[in-house]
Amino acid sequence: QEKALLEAFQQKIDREEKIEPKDWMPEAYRQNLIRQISQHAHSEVIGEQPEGNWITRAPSLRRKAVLLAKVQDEAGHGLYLYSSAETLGISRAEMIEALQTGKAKYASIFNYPTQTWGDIGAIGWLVDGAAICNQVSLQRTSYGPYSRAMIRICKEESFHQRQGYQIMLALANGSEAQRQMAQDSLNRFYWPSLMMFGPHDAESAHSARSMQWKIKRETNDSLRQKFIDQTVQQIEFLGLEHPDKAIKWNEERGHYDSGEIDWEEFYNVINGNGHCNRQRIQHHVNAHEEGAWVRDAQNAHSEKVKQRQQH
Ligand code: FAQ
Repeated sequence: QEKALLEAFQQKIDREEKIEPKDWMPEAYRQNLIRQISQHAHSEVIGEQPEGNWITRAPSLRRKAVLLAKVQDEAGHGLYLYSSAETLGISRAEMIEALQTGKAKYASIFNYPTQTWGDIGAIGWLVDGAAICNQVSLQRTSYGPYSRAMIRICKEESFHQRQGYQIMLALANGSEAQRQMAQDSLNRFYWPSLMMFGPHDAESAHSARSMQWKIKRETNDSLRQKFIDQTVQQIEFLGLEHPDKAIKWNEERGHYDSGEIDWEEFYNVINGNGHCNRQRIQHHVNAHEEGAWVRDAQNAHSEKVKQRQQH
């Protein structure tokens, strides 16, 4: 009977029908989705920290207001995604616990420090740019609540990407010191942005099954290639130097060839040994503990409302 259910499930996916929370699904589909969606949510939330670092130091009131709004958007993305994972039968508290104890991952990029204002430009441009590249394809993911969250999130992310590029444009066309700041941020954030797409397809543990079930719609390498290709002209337009000296147009493939990522650095960072891993989690733990009274108050209020309704 399980075999027949599995076949019907795959056919439904092949017909491009969405899977909804109350539909039958294989346990491995449910678990894989909980893993990916919750890690995605954690990335949005931990991603607030490197940018939050510059809210008090933004160079003008306008830049500060824009950055504040962007960071709030990321918090909102985390909330949609946690809600979408909750429809699969896991609680928010369990997901937070997995993050804080290191069982669940979040995007490696957020373990790099933001040292200059240029880094805020580079994050908006490259990190949000890489995130959109991936998320545009995830709008067609097979799980309904995840797909709908992605549609909304993508709209906001493309706006974020533009604000980052606009910061880079201002710096690249500014004084010599500003131009150097833009180049330095590009140099430091380019390679870690490529790592956001995950290991090569051949090394990717989850890809084959996620592609079959259409949780993922494109592979790590094909999305990374798209991002590499689109970034070349953006760097040229800024008048900056490409950090990858091996970048070269390949007429036959119709894509750019590029240098190899430092995979040792990637695995070090995702295994907890990046520059900021400990700091990021400690900050999250502190904020969570400081916010406990808000959750307690909310729970006590909900309890009172429930009791009032019963009488
Ligand atoms: N960092 O078998 P695969 C954003 C892990 S949103 C850390 O290829 P999969 C917005 C992977 O989890 C950015 N870990 O895995 C923003 C797995 O470990 P596990 C987040 C990574 O899932 C901007 C293991 O390696 N976006 O930035 C990374 O098929 C600015 C094996 O890898 C998403 O999460 C990595 N880079 O493919 C916010 C999109 N790469 O779980 C604030 C949704 C791989 O077995 C400011 N997620 N790993 O312990 C995905 O599309 C996929 O999960 C991938 C990885 C592509 C990230």
